[in-house]
Amino acid sequence: MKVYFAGSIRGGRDDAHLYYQIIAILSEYGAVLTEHVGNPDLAVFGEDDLSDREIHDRDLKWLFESNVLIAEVSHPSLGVGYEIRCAIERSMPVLCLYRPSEGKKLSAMISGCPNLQVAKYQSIEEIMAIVKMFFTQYTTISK
Ligand code: 6K6
Repeated sequence: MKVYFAGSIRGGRDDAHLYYQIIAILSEYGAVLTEHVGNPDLAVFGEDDLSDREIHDRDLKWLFESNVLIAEVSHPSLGVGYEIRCAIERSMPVLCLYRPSEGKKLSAMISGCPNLQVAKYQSIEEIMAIVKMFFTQYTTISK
């Protein structure tokens, strides 16, 4: 099982510590190809070894090697939205984790998309249960 985790980078790193925790949960189910997304030291304007073109091409290669895409979408990110669309075009299972908060509303292009699952959560325990259910569904369908 290869898992692509998507979370905001240049969109803002407010949830970086949460991404780190989610990646630890996902690692129990398979290899997470994008562990760097949860690295709290990766800043919005951090030093990059790779050009933007190299990042784009490498990440899409990893995405298309993966069995599933799991995205944390509470913090809006153009890159995450783009990755979600790319995964849908390849008919990959997509799970979006969303933490509702006052004064914010998830983009209708995500909440209104019939080709993905949006799961709302407020705690890490809820994420654990959501992820467990998602992988149970995935293994049942792919048998
Ligand atoms: C370091 C500091 C700033 O940028 C970097 C290196 N950039 C990236 N490295 C790896 N993956 C990236 C990078 N920029 C975007 N991505 C991919 O897009 C990740 O897989 C994330 O899921 C998503 C984040 O998009 P933005 O628009 O929030 O950056």
